[in-house]
Amino acid sequence: MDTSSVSPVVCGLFQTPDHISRLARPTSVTAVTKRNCDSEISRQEHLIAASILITVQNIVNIEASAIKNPWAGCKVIVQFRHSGAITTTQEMVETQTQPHLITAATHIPVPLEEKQKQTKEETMPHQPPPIHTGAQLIAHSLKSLDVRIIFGIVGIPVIEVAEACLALGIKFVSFRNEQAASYAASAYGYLTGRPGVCLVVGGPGVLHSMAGVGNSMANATYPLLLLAGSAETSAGPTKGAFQQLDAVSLLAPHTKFAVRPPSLEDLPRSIRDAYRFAFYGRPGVGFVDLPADYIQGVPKEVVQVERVEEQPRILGDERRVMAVAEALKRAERPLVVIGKGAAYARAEGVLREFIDATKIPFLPTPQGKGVLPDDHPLNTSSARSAALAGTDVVLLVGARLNWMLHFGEPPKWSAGVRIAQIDISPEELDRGTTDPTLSIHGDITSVIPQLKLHLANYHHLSSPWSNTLSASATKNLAIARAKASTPTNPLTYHRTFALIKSALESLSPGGADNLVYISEGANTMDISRSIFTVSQPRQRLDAGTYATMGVGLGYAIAAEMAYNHTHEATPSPSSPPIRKRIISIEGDSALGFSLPEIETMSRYRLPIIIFVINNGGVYHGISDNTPSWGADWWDGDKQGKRRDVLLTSTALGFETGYDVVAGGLGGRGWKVVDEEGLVRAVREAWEHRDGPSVVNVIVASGVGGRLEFGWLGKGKGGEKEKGDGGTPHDQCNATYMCK
Ligand SMILES: Cc1ncc(C[n+]2csc(CCOP(=O)(O)OP(=O)(O)O)c2C)c(N)n1
Ligand SMILES: [Mg+2]
Repeated sequence: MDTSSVSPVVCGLFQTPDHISRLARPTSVTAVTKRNCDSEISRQEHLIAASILITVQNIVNIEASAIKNPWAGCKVIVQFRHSGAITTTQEMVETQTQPHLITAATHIPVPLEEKQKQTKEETMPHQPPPIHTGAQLIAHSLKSLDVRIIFGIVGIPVIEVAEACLALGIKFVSFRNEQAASYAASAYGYLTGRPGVCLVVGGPGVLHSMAGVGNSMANATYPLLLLAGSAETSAGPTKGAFQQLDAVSLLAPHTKFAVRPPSLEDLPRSIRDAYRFAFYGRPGVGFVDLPADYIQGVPKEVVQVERVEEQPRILGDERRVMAVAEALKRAERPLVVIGKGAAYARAEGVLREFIDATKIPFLPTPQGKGVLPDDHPLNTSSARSAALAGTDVVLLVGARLNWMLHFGEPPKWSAGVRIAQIDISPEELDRGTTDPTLSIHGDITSVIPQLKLHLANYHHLSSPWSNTLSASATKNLAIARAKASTPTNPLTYHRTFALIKSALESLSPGGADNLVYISEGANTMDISRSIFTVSQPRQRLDAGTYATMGVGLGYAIAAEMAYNHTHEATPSPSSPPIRKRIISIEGDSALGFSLPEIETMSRYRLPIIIFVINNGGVYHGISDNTPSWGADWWDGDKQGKRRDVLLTSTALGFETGYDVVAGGLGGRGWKVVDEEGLVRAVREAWEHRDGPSVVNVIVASGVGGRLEFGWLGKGKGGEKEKGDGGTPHDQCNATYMCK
C-alpha cells in the first residue's frame, strides 16, 4: 500500500446522518476541487469517506462551504462513485436527494492498486451511460441542452427523472412547495440568461407551480421550462387516474408553449422546443407534460438534441432609430427609463456608454436598478415624480408601459410626452401612449449602439430641466437621510434599513458590489428599495410586475445557486465567479408565503441572510398595539372585548417568533428590538456561513394608519416624491398600498 503521497486532512463538512449508515459504502471519492484556496489544498485529491455510507448508482455532486477547518471559505465538491447495483428506490432517494447529510470526509490513504485502477478509469474516454428508459432520455436531453440544475419536488412518476438527472451530474434542489420551486427556477433563468428548469408531479404539483408560471409570464424576463409528470396516456380524461389533470389545456393559455410529446421518442425534440420557446423572443414559460408511461417506457430510438444557441441579437430598423435620435436631440427634457429587460439583456455596458456620452438623465425601474450604478450623477430616482411629470421625450429601454409606469398617462406624465421604446417583444410596441413611429423592435445591446452613432455629436446640456431634477432630488434625499439617521425606539423601517445597510457594507469584502438583495412586502419593499442602493445589474430582485408575495425565499435560493455554486462543469460567462452574499429583506406577511423553504436553505447549507421586518401584519401591521401572546389573546382585553373580534384583516401574529422557527428548521435566528441588538445580529449572521440566518426585527406597526393605493394613485406627479424621500406617504412608491 502506497501511503506516502497523501497527507491526512480532516474536513468536517457535513453532519453525521444516522439514517444512512445502513447503506453500502462507496468505493471511492473521486474528486475534490476547491475554488479560491491556496495551492496546498487546491490540487486534486483522492479521498475515501470514512464512516460515509452511501449507495449511488453513479455520481452525486456534493457542495458545501467548508467551515471551522483549514478549508474555511473554500467551495468543496466531492464526487462519489459507486459501481455496485442500485439497491432500492427508497434508498436512492434518501441518499441522492439528501447528499448534504453525508458526514465528515476524512482524508485517508488510498491503496496503490485502487489508485492505479482509478487512474486507469479516469484516463478512459468518458462514455455516457446508456439510455434504457424515458426518464434517462429526458435527463440526457436536459444534459444536451446544458441544463446544470433543476428545482422541484419529486413524486410518482417524476422521481425517476430526477434520479436520472442526478446520475448525469445535474444538480436537483428539492423544495418544500412547488410555488417556491417554480419562482426559484424562473429567477435562475433571469440571473443566468437561460431558462431555469422546474420538475414537478402532475395535478396538484402543476397547480402549485402555476404560481411561478404566472409570475414568469408577467415579468417577461424570467424564462422557465416547466416539466410535469402526468397519468399514463392510456388513461382517458374521465378515468380518475392518479393526480390526473389535463395540464396542457390548463397551461396553454398561460404559457408560450405547452405540449404533450406525440410519442416517447419525441421527448427530446419537445423538451428542446419548450426550452427554446422559453427564452427566444419575449421570455416566458415552456411546458412539457411527461406521462408516466413515457417516463417508464423503453425508447425505440434515441434522438440527440443540440444545445440551443443564444438568440440572434436583432438590429433595430434604421429609420426608426434615426427618428428616435432626432426626437431626443430636439427634446428639452429628455429621459431614459431603464427596465429589467435591460438587465436581462445584459445591456449594462452599452447603456453606460450611451448615458455617459449623451448626458441624458435616466430613471431605473425597481429591477432596472443597478444596470447603471445608483450613485451615477444622472440617476433621477430621487426625483422620480418630477422626472415622469416633466419629461417631453422619454426612451423606454426594456421597460413596459404598465401599472409600474402609470401606463404613460396623465396626471403622472404630461399629456404631450412623446414615448419612444426599444423592446425585444414586438407585441409591446405601439401600445397605449407610446409613439408608434418611435417604437423599435430589437435587442437593446444592438439598438443602443445604433442610436449612439446617430447621436455622436450630441449631448444634453445642463438646463432648467437638470436643475429641476437635482433640486427635487436634493430635497427628497435630505428628508430620507434625516429619517435614516435619526435613532428610534421602537425601530422604524428607515432606521432599520440604514443600520442593516451600513453594517453589511462594512462586513462585505467587496462592499455593496458583493451583496445581492431580494426584497418583498409592501412597506418593506418600497422603503428598502431606495435605501439599499445597488451598483451592479441583476443584484436586486423583488415582487416584480405581478406584485407576487412569496417569491423571496425561492429567489434567494436561485441567486445563491446562480452566483455562488459551481455545479456547472464549465461555468458559463453569465455565472459570475465572485462569491456574493444573498440578503433577503422580507415583510412578515411576505415571508409567511414560503417560510418552510428555510429548511431547504438549511439542507443545502446556503448562507442566506433573511431580515424579517416584523410589524405584525400586512401594510400597517397589527390593529391593536398592546396585545401579547398568552392567555389573554383569545380571552379578551381589559375592556372584555375578544381579541379575535379586534383583529383587522391586515393583522398577523404579534411579534411572531420567526427567529425561533428558523432554529427549528436548521438555521439560526435572532430577535432584535433595538439598534444595538440589530447591529450585533447582522454581524453574527454574517459570520454564520453554514446555513441560513433569520433576523427577526420588531418594528413599529402603523396602527391607525390610513390605507392608500400609493403606487396606483391617480394623484398628480411632481408634487410629492415617491420612495426616495419625502413624507411618510411618499415612501410608497412602488406597490400596492401604504399607510
Ligand atoms: C400572492 C399575493 N397575495 C397577496 C398579495 C397582497 N399583498 C400585497 S403586499 C402584502 C404583504 C405586505 O405585508 P408585509 O409583507 O408584512 O410587508 P409590510 O408592508 O408590512 O412591510 C400582501 C399580502 C400579493 N401582492 N400577492
Ligand atoms: Mg408586515
